[in-house]
Amino acid sequence: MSVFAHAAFLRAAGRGSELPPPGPPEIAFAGRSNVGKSSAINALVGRRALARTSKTPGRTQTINFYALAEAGRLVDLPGYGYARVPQSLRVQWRELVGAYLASAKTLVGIVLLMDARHPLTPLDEQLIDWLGEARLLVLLTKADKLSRRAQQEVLAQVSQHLRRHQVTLFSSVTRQGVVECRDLLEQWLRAGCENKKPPVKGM
Ligand SMILES: Nc1nc2c(ncn2[C@@H]2O[C@H](COP(=O)(O)OP(=O)(O)OP(=O)(O)O)[C@@H](O)[C@H]2O)c(=O)[nH]1
Ligand SMILES: [Mg+2]
Repeated sequence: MSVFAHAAFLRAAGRGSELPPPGPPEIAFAGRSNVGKSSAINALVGRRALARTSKTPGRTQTINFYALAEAGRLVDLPGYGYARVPQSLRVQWRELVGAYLASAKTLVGIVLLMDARHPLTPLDEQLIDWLGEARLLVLLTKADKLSRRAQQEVLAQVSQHLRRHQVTLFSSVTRQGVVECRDLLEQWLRAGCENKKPPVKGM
């Protein structure tokens, strides 16, 4: 049975001191505000509202940890770079996410989400740059909003641009890409159990 069938909320961390002690391998979900990170986690674990989602960008302000029994953890990061978020919150984001990435010894990879309708915005590029050496799975979210043809075009464009990383079309609504994403993340978690390495460069 899939490890994703056993997800449970573990902890919300609003500051570095609230991060949980290291445990099983972790996979973090990163991307701009409102891109669909929390929805993707729900789609992967097959639950409607394990992670809280919202139409209002900037909903997730804490780092939320979900345990997949003993097999791993999914880590829902707060949204990156919402323009209307005050400067003080942006600084808080950097401090909190930076503290997490710097201390996440069991982080085996990052799922980076971009909106399939407008991927590779300057904010996305900034985030990708910031994540440095990390192993990424790139999800082009809300693919249901694009025609099949437009989906293939954006997939080709982004794959070409991010050659080092795997890129997949994804929709939490139609569940497009969910099975492929789960399979890959399960591989990461299994390999991570055997070979823990910090994939992210320092801040
Ligand atoms: N059509 C469509 N809408 C989606 C999809 N994924 C998420 N949404 C919608 O996009 C909005 C934001 O989704 P969230 O999952 O809360 O986004 P988030 O990245 O966690 O946002 P923050 O926590 O604010 O950073 C919600 O209204 C979702 O219903 C998708 O695949 N297709
Ligand atoms: Mg969220």
